[in-house]
Parts: sequence; structure tokens; C-alpha cells
Amino acid sequence: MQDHACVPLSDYQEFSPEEMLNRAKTFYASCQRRHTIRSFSDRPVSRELIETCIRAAGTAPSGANHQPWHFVAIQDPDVKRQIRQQAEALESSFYAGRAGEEWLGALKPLGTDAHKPYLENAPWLIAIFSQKRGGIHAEDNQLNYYVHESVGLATGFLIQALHQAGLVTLTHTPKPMSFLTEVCQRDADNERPYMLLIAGYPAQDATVPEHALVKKSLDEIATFI
Ligand code: IYR
Repeated sequence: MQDHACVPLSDYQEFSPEEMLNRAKTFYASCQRRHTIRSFSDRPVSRELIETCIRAAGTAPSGANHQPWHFVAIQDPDVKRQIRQQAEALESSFYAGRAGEEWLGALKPLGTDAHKPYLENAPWLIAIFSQKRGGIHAEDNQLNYYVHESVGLATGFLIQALHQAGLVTLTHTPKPMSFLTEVCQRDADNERPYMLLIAGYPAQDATVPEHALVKKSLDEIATFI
């Protein structure tokens, strides 16, 4: 006997094997067209589009379905300016040596540096926070589980939702990120900044580093036993 209420799975969609393979191939081809972009147009993007993508992110699986995430969607120019100033100050010391030689060497093929104009130019910044405590209802105060895994999944959903909608993104992790808590006025005791996503249209002259196009082969990433 089940001691928990359930409803029938009524929205599952089955496809023929041929259609399944087609859909998988189409999705893979779309994933191959997703690139991390570092130069953004200032063309506006509607709030409704960002809201819809965040709703999609909020459907991600999470530990005990506690949904231990919070998304702060920023379009206010003053807030963006503060984030740019603080991120660039941190990144300056990072690139000046704090990162260490090995890390800086790994970043060389990407051509990144401390200059982050997109933090002001792009129409939307989305600061993602993880929550230590919470629960299935926003007002709950239970311990959350698998927080990092859950928020990583939701972030992946968000990146893919934005890509499927036709926007480009940059995953940005200024180090340390704690300044985002203050700028976004979040509760430092319960929440931790997880990642900053930049979203918008690509600039006309946007480029992709060749290095970023190298993806491991199926043989390298998978084993079938
Ligand atoms: N946070 C820095 C450095 C950086 C680190 C990694 I690992 C990257 O893949 C890219 C950048 C920055 O945003 O420039």
C-alpha cells in the first residue's frame, strides 16, 4: 500500500523508435549550436521570455523536490554597473596572478581577461543562488539535500531553455562571488551565489574560440557495458 498520494502519469508522450531517434538527433544538433559567448548586443529581451526560461529551470529534479534555488534576473542598469565594477575588480587580481600559472595557462586559449563589458551591455544577468535550508514550499525551513547537484541541474536546464529560445549565454563565476549576495540583497545565512549567467543576443561580431569547439568523442565520454 502506498502511503503517499499519487496521480496518474498523464502527460508522458511516447514516440515511435524512428521518431525518438530523429528527435534525439535534432536535439543533439541544436546542442551543438550552443556556444558560450563573450560579446553581447544590447538589444532588449522581454521579461516574459526570461520568466518562461526560469520557469523551465524550476522544473529540474532536485533533492527531495526541495528546489533549493533562487534566480535573480537583473536588468536594472545600476545593479548591472555595480556587478561589473565588483567583478572586474576581483577578476583583475585573478588575472594578475591570484589564479596561479596553471589556471591562467588553461584560460589562454579562451582569450578571457578581466574586462567584462557584457556585465553592463547584455540585457539580462541572472544570478543563481543555492539554498541550504528550505523545502517544497517557499516558506519551509527544512534541510535541503544534494544542493549543488540540484542547482547545477537547474542551471543546465536554464542554459538550454535560453538556447532553445534563441538567446546566447555566458556562464560567469567571478571568484569569490560573495559580493552578489549583497548586490542582489539575498540572505547570506541561507543562500550562496552559485553562478552568474549573462543572457541576450550575440553582438554582430561575436566569435567562438576554436578551443571551445573541441568536444570529446563518444568513445571518450561513454562506456557501454
Ligand atoms: N572567472 C574568470 C576566469 C575564468 C575561469 C574559467 I575555469 C573559465 O572557463 C573562464 C573564465 C572569468 O570569468 O574571466
